[in-house]
Amino acid sequence: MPGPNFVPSPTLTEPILFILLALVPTCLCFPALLPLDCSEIHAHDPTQPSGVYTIFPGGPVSPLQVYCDMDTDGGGWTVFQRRLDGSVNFYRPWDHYKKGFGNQDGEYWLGLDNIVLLTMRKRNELRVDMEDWDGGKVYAQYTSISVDPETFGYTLRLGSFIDGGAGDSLGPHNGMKFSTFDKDQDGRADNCAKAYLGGFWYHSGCFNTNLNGVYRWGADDTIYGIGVAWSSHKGFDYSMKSINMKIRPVS
Ligand SMILES: [Ca+2]
Repeated sequence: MPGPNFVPSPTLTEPILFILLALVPTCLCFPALLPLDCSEIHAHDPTQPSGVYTIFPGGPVSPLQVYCDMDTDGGGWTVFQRRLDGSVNFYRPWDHYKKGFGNQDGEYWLGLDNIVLLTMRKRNELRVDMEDWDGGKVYAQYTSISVDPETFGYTLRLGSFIDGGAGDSLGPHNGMKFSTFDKDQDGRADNCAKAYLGGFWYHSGCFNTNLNGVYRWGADDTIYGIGVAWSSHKGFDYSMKSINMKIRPVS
């Protein structure tokens, strides 16, 4: 007959219980601790505000700081390009556009390799929000976006256009490879990145939007077309006050 002597002593059970309790929440929370993108952070806790978060699109040993837009159209957007005050120089070489640059709480480019990672696992939609110097806000949306790996020139792949008042200035860049001043893949004799002082998916006519161009304070034709332009909205010589590119998975 088992008696009181068979009850394990508290000194043995307490550590075991502690270990079990420590393991259970870790396993349940694993997806939330290592989110692939901002949509997973938003899904875990919709009350989280817009701001800088850490995501893991390249796996658990590759943390990546990113700005998450938790407000626009339901939130959950992973921002990969952001202009708002001219504090960061966007006229940069290939290696910078490949790896990323700037400040995630301000102006930045997340990096082409990271954009490839973010768009390869899930189907994503793209939204480009912009504001002019009179407070006007418009956007352009695309039903899908992906970017091919560097071996294929970081070619841009876009789905259908949805107009939010901005018109379609990115559509003509669909299918283009990425170019910088030190890597010309624009399908034109001269170098669009050098001519218009940015890094982008320039096409054979250079651009319809130059949203990685030089930050200028509105309309300025001192040097043609070098500003942060979205031509279908304000023309080639108008530089936006703010503009950002962001993605969100679609089911
Ligand atoms: Ca060229």
